[in-house]
Amino acid sequence: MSENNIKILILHGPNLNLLGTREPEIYGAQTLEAINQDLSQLARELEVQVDCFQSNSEGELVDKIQQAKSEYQGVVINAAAYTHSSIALRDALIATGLPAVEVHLSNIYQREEFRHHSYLASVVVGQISGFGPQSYHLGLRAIVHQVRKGK
Ligand code: CA2
Repeated sequence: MSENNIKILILHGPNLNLLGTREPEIYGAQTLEAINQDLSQLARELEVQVDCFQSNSEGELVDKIQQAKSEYQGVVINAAAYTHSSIALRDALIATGLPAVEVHLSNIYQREEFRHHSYLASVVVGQISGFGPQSYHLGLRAIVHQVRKGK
């Protein structure tokens, strides 16, 4: 497989469709669409392909992770509030066996105690938290590096 065929799935969890409309002091002013456009641009620079998918439904995210195995080589995931609650997403990530990077716009460790625990953190390659939309960019660079290293 040529390096150009690397495909990365970028997953956005619940309420991230509201980005840019509310709580800009925490999550920034950029819309999800703008973040996805920037990620597509970065993907071109890195010579990889990305698909972005947002859902408010835990089951849809689980389905997407399960289906990822046949099409993608890595995952970048901001599971949003499911980060702190979802054993189902954790199990789906384990089941695919794909390398994944967990990202958060805000620094979850500077926020409420209930955000300090992530069910995903111990099954992903690593976590990036607190850099706003840059967290996704760093996450994409990190997963591409990881996939290329593993080839
Ligand atoms: O900092 C992050 O990226 C989070 O994953 C965002 C989640 C939060 O539950 C996590 O603890 C940290 C919340 C996403 C909600 O996004 C909104 C965007 C605009 C307006 C309201 C919510």
